Amino acid sequence: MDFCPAGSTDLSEAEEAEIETIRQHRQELLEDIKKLKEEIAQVFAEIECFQNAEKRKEADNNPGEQTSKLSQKDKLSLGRKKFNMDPAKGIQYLIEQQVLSSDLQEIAKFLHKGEGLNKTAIGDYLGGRQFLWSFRLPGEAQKIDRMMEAFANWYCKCNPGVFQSTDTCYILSFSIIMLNTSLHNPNVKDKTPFERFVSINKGIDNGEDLPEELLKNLFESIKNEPFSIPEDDGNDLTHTFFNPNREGWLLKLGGRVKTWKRRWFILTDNCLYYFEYTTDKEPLGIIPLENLSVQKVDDPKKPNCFELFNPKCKGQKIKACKTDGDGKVVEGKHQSYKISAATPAERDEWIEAIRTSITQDPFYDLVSARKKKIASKN
Ligand code: 4IP
Repeated sequence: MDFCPAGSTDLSEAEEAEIETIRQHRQELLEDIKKLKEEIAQVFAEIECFQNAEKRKEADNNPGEQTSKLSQKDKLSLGRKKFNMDPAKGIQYLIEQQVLSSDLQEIAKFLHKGEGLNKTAIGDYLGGRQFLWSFRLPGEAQKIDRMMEAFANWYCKCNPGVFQSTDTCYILSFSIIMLNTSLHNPNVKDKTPFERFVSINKGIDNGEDLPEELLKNLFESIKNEPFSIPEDDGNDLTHTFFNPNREGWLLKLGGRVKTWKRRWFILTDNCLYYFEYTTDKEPLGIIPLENLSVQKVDDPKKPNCFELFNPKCKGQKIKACKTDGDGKVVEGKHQSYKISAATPAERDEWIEAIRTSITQDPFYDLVSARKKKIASKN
């Protein structure tokens, strides 16, 4: 639509007034269209948020079925977690997701590499293969028996002529494990001398004795270097705390008893973890940041404070967990976490880093927006 500017034509006054009315009407229509577009965009955004929240809920309830869109890396990481909880299911998942093929060699390589896998779970899964230094022996006697049996068979196949039967290797392997415990476990006071080691192994090679030199070499080798299992990387949280968003010392105020404690804080995976020492493997407490807020606060006793709080339910306990005095994991008791940094700059950096980490679950926002809308209508 194009209108000539008022006064530039020979229009009557009535005609000009009518054109002016049309102009205003047009303007109003354009504004209405704009508002409608905004509302449509908002409705779409709300639908998307609801769908995402639903998807997340489903994924939480049924992690196995929502993985088709995950990257290979995510699938691998999820597979490792599953493996650590239930090794057979983890392997099955990784095969289904085509992260691993069902080729035994490939599975064996995956377990041998062991990255992110719990050694105990590997031991459980194998129950009969592999070597002592790459996983923990499973606790059940039957599994240990199967594993040692398989080891002895394999050893004898690879080293023909060392023992007269696989049973010799089986028994000797056990006595080596016991020797290792005896010589290196500080709780064992009675250390096995070489002579006893020889007498324990008397006649084990089909009724004959093993060469003393072989036993001497084994004894010395275990004595000089205990076999140990490398640090577990599935049971502990090393992976979680590798490459955090931020870490450092802060003072934290207790929940019920208001004592200030110096704690090592790590911000990662949208959670705040705190430890007694930087070298601790397990945190004293974990605060998931979802739906929390962070802000500067003053405290009469400590400088540079900030607090974590739940903006929607002030006064309610924050979802968190901590280790109590007996080492049990219990719910946190804080309505807010008050934390003091060493300097104002550090405080601001923490606030900024935490803010960036905080994930807002849109579901809550949408619900509260709807509630407000209904309340205002009524
Ligand atoms: C404790 O005070 C510590 O401050 C705890 O901190 C804190 O737990 C306790 O709060 C508080 O009672 P005392 O050691 O003087 O008894 P930390 O666990 O860092 O040692 P939080 O939850 O802050 O970890 P309560 O209210 O949760 O018990």
